[in-house]
Amino acid sequence: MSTNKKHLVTCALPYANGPLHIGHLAGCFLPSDIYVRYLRNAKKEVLFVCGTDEHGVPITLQAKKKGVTPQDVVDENYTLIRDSLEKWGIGFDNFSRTTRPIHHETAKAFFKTLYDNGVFVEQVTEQYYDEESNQFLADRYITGDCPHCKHQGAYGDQCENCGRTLSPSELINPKSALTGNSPVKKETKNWFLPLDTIQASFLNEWVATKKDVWKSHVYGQCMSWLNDGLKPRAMTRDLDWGVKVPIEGADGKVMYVWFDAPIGYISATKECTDDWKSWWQNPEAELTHFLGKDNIVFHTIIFPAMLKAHGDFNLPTHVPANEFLNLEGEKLSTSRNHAVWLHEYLNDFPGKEDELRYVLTSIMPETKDSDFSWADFQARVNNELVAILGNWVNRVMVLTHKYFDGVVPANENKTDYDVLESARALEEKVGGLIEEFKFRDGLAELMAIARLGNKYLQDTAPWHAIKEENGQERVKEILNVSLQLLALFAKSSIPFLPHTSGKLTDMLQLKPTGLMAGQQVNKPTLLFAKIEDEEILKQKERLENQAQENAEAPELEPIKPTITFDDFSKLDFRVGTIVEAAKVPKADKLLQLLVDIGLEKRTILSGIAQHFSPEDLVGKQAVVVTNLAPRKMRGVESNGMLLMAENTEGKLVFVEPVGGIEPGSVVR
Ligand code: B3M
Ligand code: ZN
Repeated sequence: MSTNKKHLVTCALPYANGPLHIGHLAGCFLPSDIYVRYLRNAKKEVLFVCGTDEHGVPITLQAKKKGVTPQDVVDENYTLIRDSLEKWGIGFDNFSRTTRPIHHETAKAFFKTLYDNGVFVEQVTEQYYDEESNQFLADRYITGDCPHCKHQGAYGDQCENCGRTLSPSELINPKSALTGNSPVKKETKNWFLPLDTIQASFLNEWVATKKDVWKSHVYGQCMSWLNDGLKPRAMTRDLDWGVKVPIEGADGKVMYVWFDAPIGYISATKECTDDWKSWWQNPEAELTHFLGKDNIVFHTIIFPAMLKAHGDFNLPTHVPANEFLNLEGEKLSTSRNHAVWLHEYLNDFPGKEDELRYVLTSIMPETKDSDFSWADFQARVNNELVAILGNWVNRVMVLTHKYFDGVVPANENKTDYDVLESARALEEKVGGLIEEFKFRDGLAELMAIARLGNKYLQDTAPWHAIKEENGQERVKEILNVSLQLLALFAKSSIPFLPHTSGKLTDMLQLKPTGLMAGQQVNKPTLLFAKIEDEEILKQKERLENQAQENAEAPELEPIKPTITFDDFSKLDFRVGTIVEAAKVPKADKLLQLLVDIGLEKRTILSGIAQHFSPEDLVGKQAVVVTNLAPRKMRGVESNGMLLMAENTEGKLVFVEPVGGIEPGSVVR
């Protein structure tokens, strides 16, 4: 164990744009929670902070799509996420939000210090701009083909296929995520963090000291960034959702979400203790960041560069990032709804938090991607938790009640204490592995204690021994040792299986002083139940249904930018009745219509020939835009437009007044 007095542990802030799934749990909530529980159990001084990341384009895009405000989106999701984490018992000291005033103040002060220290480079550059929505297209507001793997639909900040970080200018065929338009370029001023010079003056040297401290995939990813050579990165954006940039000349600009989000760790600390400096500005405090692999660069390069440039803060010691968890062989995906949602799991498997914790820890993607499958979940619960751990605990407890009425028997000669020694050695190994962030191995060693206990029981066979001469004395020794093993297991399982540990502690009536000969233990209750085939089938079916629903519900177009009422009132909508309809020669899409709009009859060309035949249209009513500038097509002038509803598959239907009304009636 390191000699540091204090441990500040952070878990990556989930975006407040949807509920949490097993990938979030396996990626960072679970490992950080295991680590923190271990430290607390070892009586270390720990502070564990997290919160929701509430800025950034994914949030504003979602708000737009739903027709609500970004604040509505984050309010709803914050509650959902916080409640879910609370139910899972992830033991944060503070779970904050980046929209809170304390965070905005902290982030602004941080930015201002960097600005005053002359850290930023001010630069006017050309950025993509959507002329229809009057907006610069940063980050996820722009999509296109990835220049590296050619994946279509890569974002302006990252390709989700190959995981590389991108900038909008690198995208091939860039398109606005707001309108689908091809963007134009427009000049704007932004403030850049000169990562190139910070690399030379600090990062190269600092990262080199982490070679044997960080996991090899973390260090490796970091080195590949450094070897490519860092470029200055804009820390401001031309957006309105985010932390306002607190300097002159920066109106209408907010901080890059990855600038403000990690500062969230600092504001979450400030929010829960006045003594926050003892965690952040104290060489005796060790900082550990838990996160998923797509966040590595931000925590090993960009945030440390910011902290260094600021000058007052500790830098991270450990960055135990995990790789990705897949589900049934496919990438987990919120947007495709390919996920096991944490709140749904708890509905379907109430009280079975530890079962999922156990399985996810067993397969944790610590050094490479791994896969969760329901069949494997069932097998691990049934063959390991039920058959080994549950069975062992139950047998020891039942025998104690059967032979000694639930009183812990004495073992004055300390017979078989070598077994206890072996268990203590395993317990120590578990601790050492947790300190090295090797949670899978740690859990395996924990289970080795249960296997040892099982084997001891099997080898000594108290049910036979009791029948021998002096059998009662021998069985006292065996059950004394067995019960002490259970007590040891109860303690060492706290980090991994906190609920089970709690139940076992109750069952043993275990006091902090340990288990005493002569004390009473409670009647056994079953720790784990078998997972039946039907339960697994139900989960698999649900995944299939989710996939099907998703395939059936393609993305709706996002809502267009807001217009004023004046803009709207310029449009003239009328009810029109189609009186003539004919195909336009040599044009397969166009129909030529004569439409009675009350005041006059108009010729209107409409691109609906593939959806309707002319003879079906005569007599039909529709909403007509009557003051659209005339347009000539195929030598015919079109004087207006018919409104149609179009679904995501391109199917068209008339928007027709129910029951009919005189042509020329105004629609408003
Ligand atoms: N909001 C999480 C993500 O990439 C991101 C982490 C911020 S940690 C400061 O899903
Ligand atoms: Zn790519």
